[in-house]
Amino acid sequence: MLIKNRRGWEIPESEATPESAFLNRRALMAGGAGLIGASVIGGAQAASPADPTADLYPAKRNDRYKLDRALTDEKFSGDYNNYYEFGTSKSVTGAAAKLKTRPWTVKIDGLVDKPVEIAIDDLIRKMPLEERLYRHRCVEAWSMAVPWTGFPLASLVAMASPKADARYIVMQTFKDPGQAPGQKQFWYPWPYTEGLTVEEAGNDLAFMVTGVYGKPLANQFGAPLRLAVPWKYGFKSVKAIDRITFTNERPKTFWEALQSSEYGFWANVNPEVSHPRWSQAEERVLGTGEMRPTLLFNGYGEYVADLYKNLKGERLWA
Ligand SMILES: Nc1nc2c(c(=O)[nH]1)N[C@H]1C(S)=C(S)[C@@H](COP(=O)(O)O)O[C@H]1N2
Ligand SMILES: [Mo]
Repeated sequence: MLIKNRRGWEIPESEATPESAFLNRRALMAGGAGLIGASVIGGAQAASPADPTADLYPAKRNDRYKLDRALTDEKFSGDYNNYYEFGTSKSVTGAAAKLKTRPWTVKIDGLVDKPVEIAIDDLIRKMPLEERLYRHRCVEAWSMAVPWTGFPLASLVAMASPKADARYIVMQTFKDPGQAPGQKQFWYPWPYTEGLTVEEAGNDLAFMVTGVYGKPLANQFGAPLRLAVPWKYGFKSVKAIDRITFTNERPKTFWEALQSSEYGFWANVNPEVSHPRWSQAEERVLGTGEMRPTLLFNGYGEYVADLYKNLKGERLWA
């Protein structure tokens, strides 16, 4: 999940552009401002002023979720993103800003009592919005800490009313190669697909994100709706969701479909289980240059370890 090259997932993070070089390049580009243009700069700072839910932000912070580190400044987290629909570099803010996030509907289907397609603003207004400070650990061994705004995934599951035999919840990103040039790269299994067990989806930590830094979500973070499951590697936290399906079959997820020997369904963070091509023992904290030891379940074991205690023989880590 690295770099600008059709076989990027085969290249180790150590060979990917180091952040310092990346930031220098951004600084150079900012100097030649005409190259970037107003939309990029606006996109990095805020969602569209016309966002119909802007009045809901900032939402009240839920203090239950504590950090062991400083929040990452938006100028770093908002300008170093993984969003393959808009390119395989970390610099997707300008391209993603062009995604039309209204009108937007979320289809909820599969093993549910009543399938629905709901307008995003109706969904957001129905749900109990709150702010939570979460860590985020990418499988590429970088991390950040951000103030997400959103609602518990469990509230959406309750609204959907899944049937008793639903075991998995599958979430998909929009598919529109006209807006997302990355989706013209046919060798990727679009649309980006992720999934959780229904039990994981019911865990307190599983969070549907609609905003960040006290504002509606900027496009590069996955507007208008993305997942945050902070005890798992970042690729589980799918962006720009437009379909949620309940099923009794484990889905094949985007990265698993590309390279199942390296990326699996569970993808729980574990510093002791190396990626086949690099160590997961430490992480590079965005914006600080600091290296920190990575924590089991990204430090969220007290919330989630019980979910996995009876799962013998599963590849729980990445
Ligand atoms: N649709 C979609 N969702 C995605 C990705 C992607 O390429 N496309 N990248 C994932 C990865 S690898 C990470 S680390 C996080 C990055 O989230 P951020 O850019 O908000 O930091 O988004 C995840 N969700
Ligand atoms: Mo990632």
